[in-house]
Amino acid sequence: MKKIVVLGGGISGYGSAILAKKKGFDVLLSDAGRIADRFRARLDEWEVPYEEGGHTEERILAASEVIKSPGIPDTAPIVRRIREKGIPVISEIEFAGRYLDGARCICVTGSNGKTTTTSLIYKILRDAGWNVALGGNIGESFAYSVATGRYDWYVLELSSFQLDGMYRFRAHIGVLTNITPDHLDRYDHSFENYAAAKMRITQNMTSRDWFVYSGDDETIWRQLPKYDLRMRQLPFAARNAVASGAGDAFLLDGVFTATAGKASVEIDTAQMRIGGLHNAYNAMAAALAALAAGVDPGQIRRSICDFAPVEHRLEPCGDRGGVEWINDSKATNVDSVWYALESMKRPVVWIAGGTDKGNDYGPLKDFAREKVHTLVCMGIDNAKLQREFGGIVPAIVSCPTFDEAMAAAKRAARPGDVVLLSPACASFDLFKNYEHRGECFKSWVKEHA
Ligand code: UMA
Ligand code: ADP
Repeated sequence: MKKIVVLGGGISGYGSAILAKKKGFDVLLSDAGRIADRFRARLDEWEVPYEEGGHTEERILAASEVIKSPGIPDTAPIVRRIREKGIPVISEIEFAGRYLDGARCICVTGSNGKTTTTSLIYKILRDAGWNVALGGNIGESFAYSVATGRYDWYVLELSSFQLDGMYRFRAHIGVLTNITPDHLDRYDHSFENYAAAKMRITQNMTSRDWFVYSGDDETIWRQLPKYDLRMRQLPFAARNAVASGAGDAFLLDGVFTATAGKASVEIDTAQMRIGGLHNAYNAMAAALAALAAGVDPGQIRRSICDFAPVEHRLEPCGDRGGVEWINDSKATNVDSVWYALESMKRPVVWIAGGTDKGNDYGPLKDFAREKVHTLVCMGIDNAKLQREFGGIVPAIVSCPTFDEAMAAAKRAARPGDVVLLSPACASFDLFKNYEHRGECFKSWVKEHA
């Protein structure tokens, strides 16, 4: 019997191990740390053997194939050893994709907008009454859904780490929202390597498939000629009018028309509950993907207009004494903050900072000069932010703790202002993760604002 080892016992790992068990493989799950109780309970329920607290080399190197969790880098010693032995290492998506049984996949990747666009597409298909599952880099894992359900469609958010281990997997509809610098520590600090990982969304696509991508993204434009792309292309844009025989979407004066083949839908972005140019892009991408899948255009318009902001993404937390508080904790890179500031219509008190990922703040300076009157730097080391925005933002306050930062923001805010948490940084200096940071923000606003 083929022996499969699953590395990592988190969301991705336990789903993969359960699917492998269900498909009759001799499977072992191995975790370097402790497996969470709720995941261990599921493994026990499915009688999946596992080890925790370390990877036993001998047992792992006996595998004929290894499924690696996306958070484990290629530089991990055990992964190096596996590769030296010539054992194939694949991602959960590659593995689960072998057992689709005729189901089709809409896969969304990009540096920003993945969760919003994936959730939009999922909502459209679900509202249309289709038998659809949501998964990948969001919610439950793809492998777990394949093991435990029977779906006609999967809408998957894919991170570059998941794309890295994909070889034969094919997206029937692939969506690439944009490519801007992120996660470069996992790509030898090479933007080119990271961009190439994102372009893997197109691999194995055939002339029957569809590729939805940003026609305004220069990095994507530079990548396209490097690939032999046979699928039908559906660019969306607000700046460059891009011609494609298969269809496209273009935003003009706040209204876009999306066309795929013979189907078409027009949407006035003023009717949408999510705002900003970035969400117009996400809506265009979602509309194109849904048209390509065959959803009725009227249904697409209704679902897109009805879609509420996803938690921690420019999430309104209430207007208190004329001051609006907005939680954009998921903005962990410069590009996402650019779109947050772009969408601000009132004077801004901006809370930023955390663990800097080697950010270039240059692109934010024009908006900061125009819209931000106070920058509250929230983090253990605020020197870089202070240096970069000194002379650009009239007032800068450095706060080493969350409570001090929130109190400073409240003091600085005048009626008519917005207090925007949009950090451009990871959260690990003061918080467990970006969700924790967003939760703290929301509770503080409820209690003190
Ligand atoms: N581990 C080892 N050996 C190692 C290192 C880690 O066994 O050498 C173990 C850890 O002890 C831990 C497990 O691996 O138990 C964690 O694996 P993981 O980090 O891959 O996390 P999962 O819980 O399996 O979640 C992963 C994705 N996480 C990452 O890519 C970091 C989830 O994306 C994804 O939803 C899930 O698989 C299902 O596919 C989260 C994420 O943060 C949302 N993604 C990043 C992002 O969006 O920026 C890419
Ligand atoms: P991802 O899943 O790729 O991280 P999200 O939809 O969760 O994307 O959004 C993450 C952050 O990026 C949020 O701050 C959000 O406001 C911002 N954002 C969303 N869509 C886009 C886009 N198309 N371009 C740039 N930033 C975006």
